[in-house]
Amino acid sequence: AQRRTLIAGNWKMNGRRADGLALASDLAGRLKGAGEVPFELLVCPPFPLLFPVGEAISDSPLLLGAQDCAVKQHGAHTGDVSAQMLVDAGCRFVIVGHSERRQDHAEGDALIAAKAAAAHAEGLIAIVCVGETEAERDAGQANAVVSRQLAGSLPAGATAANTVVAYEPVWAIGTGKTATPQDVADMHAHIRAELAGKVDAADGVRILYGGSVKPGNAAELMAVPNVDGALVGGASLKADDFWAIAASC
Ligand code: G2H
Repeated sequence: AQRRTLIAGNWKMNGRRADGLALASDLAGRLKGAGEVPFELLVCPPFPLLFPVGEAISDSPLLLGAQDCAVKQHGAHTGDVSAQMLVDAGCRFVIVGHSERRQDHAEGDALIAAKAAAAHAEGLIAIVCVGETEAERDAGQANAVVSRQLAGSLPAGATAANTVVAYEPVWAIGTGKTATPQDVADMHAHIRAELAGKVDAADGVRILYGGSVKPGNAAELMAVPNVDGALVGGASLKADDFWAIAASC
């Protein structure tokens, strides 16, 4: 299947309005100058920056996404932000089930599936994150853990059009450690096989790699079979680095 490369920047809890606007405008300018590119470029700022960044890039091919969404679309849910609100801000994507949400907020697979379903109901593309911890990998459980997460976190109705999977080994996130190309090849092949039967048009689902992707390792990682892009954290906060990652695919 033809899968368009997606380079996604997860800004996490970083940046004020001025920083976010500067970064997004810089990237939008580079995209405009580059003309046809073989990738889609996505930024996922923190919630308060979605509206200003969305307005600043509304006439650019730079895509906007959020880092989480609520299960409910509106109502008495203090502190939550719904998929409807994300669409209103110009989002096309939302990350769900990032390992930092799984860890910091005890999010489990069923909740993540419900969030992805809420995103789908509003026409958003859900980037569903999976990945094992170091202890799980050392115990030989990496494939089993990821299988369980996929089975539990992909909602009914997931398709290649509305769902992206991001494989992020927890031990490689923000640590500077990166999975080897062989580890990544093995896991992405495993995920591709697991998607068959679970997701419509499974061959078309994009599988991103995440975990300390940077300009120096991006080309090697993006060349791995079944790697259809990257979910980039730290290195997405600098336009030069994020652009270099995108340009290396
Ligand atoms: C993994 C990744 C982006 P980093 O969380 O989601 O972050 O690139 O900083 O490891």
